[in-house]
Amino acid sequence: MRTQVGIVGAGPAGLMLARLLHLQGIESIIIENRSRDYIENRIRAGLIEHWAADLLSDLGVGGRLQREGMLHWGINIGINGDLHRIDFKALVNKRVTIYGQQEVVKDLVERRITDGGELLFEVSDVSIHDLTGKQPKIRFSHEGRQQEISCDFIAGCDGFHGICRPSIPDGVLSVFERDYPFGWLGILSESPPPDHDLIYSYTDRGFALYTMRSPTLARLYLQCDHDEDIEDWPDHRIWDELHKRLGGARKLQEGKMLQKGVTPMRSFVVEPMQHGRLFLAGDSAHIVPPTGAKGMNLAFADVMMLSRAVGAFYKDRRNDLLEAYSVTCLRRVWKAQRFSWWMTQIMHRFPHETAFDRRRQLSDLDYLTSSKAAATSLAEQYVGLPLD
Ligand code: RFL
Ligand code: PHB
Repeated sequence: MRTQVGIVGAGPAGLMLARLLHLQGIESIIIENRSRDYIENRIRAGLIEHWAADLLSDLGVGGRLQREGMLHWGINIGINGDLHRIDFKALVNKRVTIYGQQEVVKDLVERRITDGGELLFEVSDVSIHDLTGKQPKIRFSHEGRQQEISCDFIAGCDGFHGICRPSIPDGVLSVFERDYPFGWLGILSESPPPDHDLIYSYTDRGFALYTMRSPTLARLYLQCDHDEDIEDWPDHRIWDELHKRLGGARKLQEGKMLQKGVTPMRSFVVEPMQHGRLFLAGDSAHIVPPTGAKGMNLAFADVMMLSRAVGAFYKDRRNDLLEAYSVTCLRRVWKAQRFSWWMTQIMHRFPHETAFDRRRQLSDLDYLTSSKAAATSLAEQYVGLPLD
């Protein structure tokens, strides 16, 4: 097989990249090791930045998002039960959209199929070769047959546990990372969320986040131990803790739990995001803790840059944007890393925090909820910084 861009991974990054390339007349093949059913039902992110929701619409995949997505012109910050609203409309005149990642994936898969582009599911034994040559290759098995795709470029969109990043020779990449001494226990519940907007709740008992997927479907998270065993959390214990961490400001209705799971928290970046003709995009190159809701949005920003660079290569034989890809993306990546780390460290209780740490954290929250400048800074970053 032969294509212009071989894309490993059909997550938000790989699928959006294929659409962006298609619109420029550039061919690609996507290979994905899971089934269509699996990727369309994997529950993950939910929050889409202002520009990214507009982009999905501009790309012709925003119809359902516009009908079903929930617009939020602000968020609530809870401090031991006292709610403070950060009003994005007044501060930066922008909003975010709640629309499940798996819905974005469904819309992009459907579009890919309508576009007539190749998208192979359930491939195995994926490996990539000749990365520094002019025709890098992807090898894999599909329906019992060995296959090879010869490409001009490979896009490594295969997430944090994929094979693209580890295929780069030792010594090329620098790794920057931080693990957090806690995780998030997340549930999906058939019940209304406690408020129209999200509530980020700091409490003495730990952090909780009250978000949603629809007016009748709540998505709720609790700070827990990083190696928490979900078996230790029967439903009544989860509800009890969610009630306590909401405080008295809003009422929380209980509902049937449709899903529960524990997510570890990590900050991770590799530099550069490129080796020869392999370009890493999305979670394969960086991970943020979910507190800032930046992961999927960063994946979209990376592939926007990559599609522009690849487009300039084919249209004008320009290499400069490809060469600048990593530096361009990393500026945004580090701003999102800093924001996600900051949101994480002001919102969570830390196991070895000192009394000084605690006072500083509470003062940070006090400043955030009482200063227009501080609230504007959060709003500007939360709704998404403009693309360069
Ligand atoms: P993905 O989505 O992991 O997609 C990678 C795809 O590659 C496939 N794959 C392979 N395919 C072929 N060959 C191989 N060898 C392969 N190895 C892997 C995988 O099956 C998969 O289909 O990466 P991508 O596209 O970079 O997208 C990144 C996002 O998924 C991620 O950043 C977000 O989910 C993070 N995140 C959030 N991001 C936001 O922007 N807003 C949020 O509100 C938000 N909340 C969250 C989150 C992540 C969470 N968890 C579960 C980690 C909340 C949570 C709880
Ligand atoms: C979600 O809706 O799943 C969500 C929203 C905001 C976050 C993280 C997750 O910061």
